[in-house]
Amino acid sequence: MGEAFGLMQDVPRQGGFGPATDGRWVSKGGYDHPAAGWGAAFSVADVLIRTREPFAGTKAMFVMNHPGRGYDCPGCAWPDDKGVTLDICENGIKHVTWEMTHKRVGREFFQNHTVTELANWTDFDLEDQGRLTEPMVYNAATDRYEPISWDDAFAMIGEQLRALESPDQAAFYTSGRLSNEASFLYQLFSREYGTNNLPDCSNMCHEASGRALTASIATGKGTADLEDWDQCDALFVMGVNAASNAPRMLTTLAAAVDRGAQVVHVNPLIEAGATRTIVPHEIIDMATFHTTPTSTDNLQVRPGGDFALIRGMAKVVFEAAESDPSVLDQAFIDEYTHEFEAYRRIVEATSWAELVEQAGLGEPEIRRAGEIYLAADRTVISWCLGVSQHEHAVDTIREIVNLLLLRGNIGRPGAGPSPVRGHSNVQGNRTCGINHNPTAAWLDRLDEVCGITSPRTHGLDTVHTVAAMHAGAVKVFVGMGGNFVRAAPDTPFTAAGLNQCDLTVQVSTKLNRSHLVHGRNALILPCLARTEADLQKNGPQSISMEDAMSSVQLSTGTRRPASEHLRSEPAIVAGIAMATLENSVTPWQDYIDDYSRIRDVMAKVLPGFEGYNQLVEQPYGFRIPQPARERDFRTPSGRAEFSLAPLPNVIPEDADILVLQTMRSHDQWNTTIYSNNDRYRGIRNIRELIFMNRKDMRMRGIKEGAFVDIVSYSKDGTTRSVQRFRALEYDIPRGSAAGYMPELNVLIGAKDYSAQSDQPLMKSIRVRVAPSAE
Ligand SMILES: Nc1nc2c(c(=O)[nH]1)N[C@H]1C(S)=C(S)[C@@H](COP(=O)(O)OP(=O)(O)OC[C@H]3O[C@@H](n4cnc5c(=O)[nH]c(N)nc54)[C@H](O)[C@@H]3O)O[C@H]1N2
Ligand SMILES: Nc1nc2c(c(=O)[nH]1)N[C@H]1C(S)=C(S)[C@@H](COP(=O)(O)OP(=O)(O)OC[C@H]3O[C@@H](n4cnc5c(=O)[nH]c(N)nc54)[C@H](O)[C@@H]3O)O[C@H]1N2
Ligand SMILES: [Mo]
Repeated sequence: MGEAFGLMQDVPRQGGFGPATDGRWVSKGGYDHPAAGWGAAFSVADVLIRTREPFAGTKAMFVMNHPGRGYDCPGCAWPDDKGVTLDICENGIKHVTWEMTHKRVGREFFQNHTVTELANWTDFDLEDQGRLTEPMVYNAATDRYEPISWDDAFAMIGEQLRALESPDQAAFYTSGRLSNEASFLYQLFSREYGTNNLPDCSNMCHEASGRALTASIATGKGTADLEDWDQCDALFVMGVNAASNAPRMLTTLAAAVDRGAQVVHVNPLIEAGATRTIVPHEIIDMATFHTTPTSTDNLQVRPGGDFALIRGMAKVVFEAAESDPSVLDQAFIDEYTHEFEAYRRIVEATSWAELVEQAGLGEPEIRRAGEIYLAADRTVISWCLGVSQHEHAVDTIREIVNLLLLRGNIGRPGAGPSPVRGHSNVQGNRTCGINHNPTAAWLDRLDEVCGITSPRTHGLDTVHTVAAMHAGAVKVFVGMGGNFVRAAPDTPFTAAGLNQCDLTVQVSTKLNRSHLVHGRNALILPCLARTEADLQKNGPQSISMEDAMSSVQLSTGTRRPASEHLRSEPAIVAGIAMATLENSVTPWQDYIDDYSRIRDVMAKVLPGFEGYNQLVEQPYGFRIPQPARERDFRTPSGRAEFSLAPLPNVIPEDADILVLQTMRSHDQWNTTIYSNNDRYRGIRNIRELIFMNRKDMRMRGIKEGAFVDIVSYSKDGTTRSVQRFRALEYDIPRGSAAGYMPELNVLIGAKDYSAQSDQPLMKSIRVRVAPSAE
């Protein structure tokens, strides 16, 4: 059933998973306008009109990310800027209006279309049907989803879960939108039921960041805040496409350049956000087309070359220290760190020749980056998927911390490591216990407060959940948001795993592929979206979210729900729990009647959440205290740990192999595709493409826009392929290539995950590219 994945190998659909296309594509080989600004405004207008929400959408913008009222943008995790009155961006607006659509998917829709038929639709068309309105259950006899009452749906889940031989035969997936309150209840349910199988989207996103930071400084999160970004003298932005994926960051970057800070982008591609922007909320700038630079330097590393660059910068620091020891913060090093001398030796032993080769940069470029770091009193280093989705990501992020430690760039204003998170509450999910591998101390506290006995065996993450489905070891899959089959690697393998389950449950706002690739029994449970009013017994309820910089805020939806049958995510979790756990010690109904009761319990379980209900009421909420930010490093040695990793080899042995990265276009939100355009890369109307270096194309006899077949080579020796993608010339380092997720997820083998982080290798797929047969 290849077509069920929307692969449609036999039909050339260059629109990929986006809307239908006439095939007339455009590639300008890049973008020569400033990021954000008027292009963004026109693109927003387009979405507002298409979702038929020009008025409500505009109104919604004014209550988004406002202190003390309104809702938190359900888009990315970039923190709210306290100085900005209208702190919104193009993609945030697209994101909210997408969930506000007037279109509905009711029972008639499912009556009119079998699942086999829907499987042939594009992903765009599935989501474009609008909001889901009532619970549905799959009927194999009719091959249709049919209405089911909430009580019957919960009873069905409870029955299946109780029938399992072991609670570890169930897996509970979380996508990063889930609120703190719902996350806490979800993990509480999972553990009271008896399993730590809590895979989440973070397993594909920033797992490496969490592991690296925990090992180095005993916190899973960045220590720098937005104020630190605003005060630093040097800012390194590594592996982030800011203009598309964290557009509100542009404002911060422009301000930094404006005040004379060095802003260095490290990326194989020169992304639009790495050049100039029209600051989106500066109305005068918009009117006068005033642009502000967002970078002072761009370093086009080779994929995975970040480690070598950072080590090279450390080498520059050590070299400078020979004549001027004060470039090292020796007092900090002596008091707060461990293994400094060993680190010095390992850096000195790494030759410039190796560093240059592995970074894919010239020695002068690496030296320049090192000089910028030396000249800066305060440095922030930030990163996203371009760093985290590689084999050696944990080592690379630890090397970033090493570099920061050398000059005491941690735990003081204007400095620190700063991972840029993805989903709006992905960081909060972890804080609240969505973690397949929690510490014993965390579970002890949960057990003590909640009166349950949590399992102590480690649970399954995303890639291991898929493997377990195949082995028949996981039989029930619950997806709390997200689009698992599309987001995970090796699409057919993941799909086959889901097909093998006894029951798949998807809690969703819109129809997506994961509803069509299902287990023997399947449920779709429609939930409230973040903009919608959540009315429970004790009145309207708010939820809370943690941004990428550890600030926790309330979010209150006010819109009328898309349907009267929707339930909130906390209520759905409680419904499942009450139908599953026979003698539960948890007062589920009380929690749902009034979410402040959930927060009262969370205040006792979660470190730093004491007084949660009061703290979160403040405008802009509160920042979770973080010992590492105060230079209190709670590692086993009690000090920040220099890591001593060898320089990894990131260059494929065979010169014929390209390293392919999968990334987002400007007009998509992960698996949701808004259009086939990628404005900032000069692309219109095409997604099934591969960006290549001109010389790599010529060597292979590939002309601009020609069809190519891409074959990927997995760690386990297996191969995978896609056919008839168009090769497009782009300014990208030789030996590397780029294309879009999730169209290219079929190329990532199920075993192709990092040995350090268990993250799928979404930014380094080994491929061969050749012209397609005519
Ligand atoms: N509008 C919008 N916003 C989003 C999302 C969305 O889909 N749409 N997704 C959200 C989510 S969940 C996440 S996790 C974030 C993702 O935000 P990003 O990390 O920006 O996501 P990608 O599109 O994967 O882009 C990866 C970037 O890393 C670069 N890169 C690739 N390989 C390397 C490398 O080896 N080294 C370096 N230095 N750079 C490299 C790529 O060229 C690209 O610029 O965005 C969040 N925000
Ligand atoms: N090849 C490749 N694959 C990747 C990546 C990559 O860079 N390359 N990135 C990875 C990353 S970083 C991530 S985070 C994952 C994303 O993985 P997911 O989080 O699983 O996927 P999304 O596309 O964000 O989920 C979209 C669906 O969420 C549902 N939804 C929207 N709003 C809500 C809500 O408020 N509540 C609920 N319950 N559901 C809602 C809608 O039904 C929608 O169809 O993908 C990963 N996959
Ligand atoms: Mo993500």
